[in-house]
Amino acid sequence: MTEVLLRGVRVHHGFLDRARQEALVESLRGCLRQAPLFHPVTPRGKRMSVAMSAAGRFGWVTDRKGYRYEERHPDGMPWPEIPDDVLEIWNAVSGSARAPECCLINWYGDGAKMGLHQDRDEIDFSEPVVSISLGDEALFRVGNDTRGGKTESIWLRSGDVAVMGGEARLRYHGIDRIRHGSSSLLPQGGRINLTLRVVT
Ligand code: MD3
Ligand code: FE
Repeated sequence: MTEVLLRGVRVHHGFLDRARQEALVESLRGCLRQAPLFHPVTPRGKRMSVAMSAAGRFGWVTDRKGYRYEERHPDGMPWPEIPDDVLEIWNAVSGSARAPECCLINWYGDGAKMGLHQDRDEIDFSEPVVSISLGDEALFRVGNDTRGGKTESIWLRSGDVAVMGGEARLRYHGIDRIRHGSSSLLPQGGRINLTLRVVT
């Protein structure tokens, strides 16, 4: 395992071995049976290329009404519980005394990306965000606490875990592209990113 610090974002390359990655994918399949992926629509009416779902008390949703956390999936069901193997990773790397209240599940198919944005729909920015990458490699970009200025990029690979705490918590960040087919973890290709957050 190697650790890289990128503008305050701590990336643990190779944190999860293949067996743990496969077990996580199985756990997530259970979650997605209960709360299926959907393509959120931004407040401006654009369908996001990333498909999403969530586990935990809250899921993050967006539609014409705006961005927010909700206790139910857009189809009306409560979100599934966060799987134990996911909680274990939070406990190992977050340094937080609290439990995560949201495990956002982002699914990137061929061509999906996520523009530069800040995560600021949570209440307490002293709590970190933990990200877990599974499947195809993704080019992750980190900038500053305001729009513009210099950015730095790094490829996130399957099994990498990143921690965004302290000075990194309000950095602009995004996913520029996916190397489709670069991992054999998911049979149809694609990438899953989990982000664990304290919301309230
Ligand atoms: C840096 N997800 O869900 S994870 C998101 O790979 C999101 O799906 C991306 O951005 C993905 O909001 C990037 C890495 C990440 C997550 C949260 C951050 C980096 C962050 C919060 C602050 C700074
Ligand atoms: Fe984000």
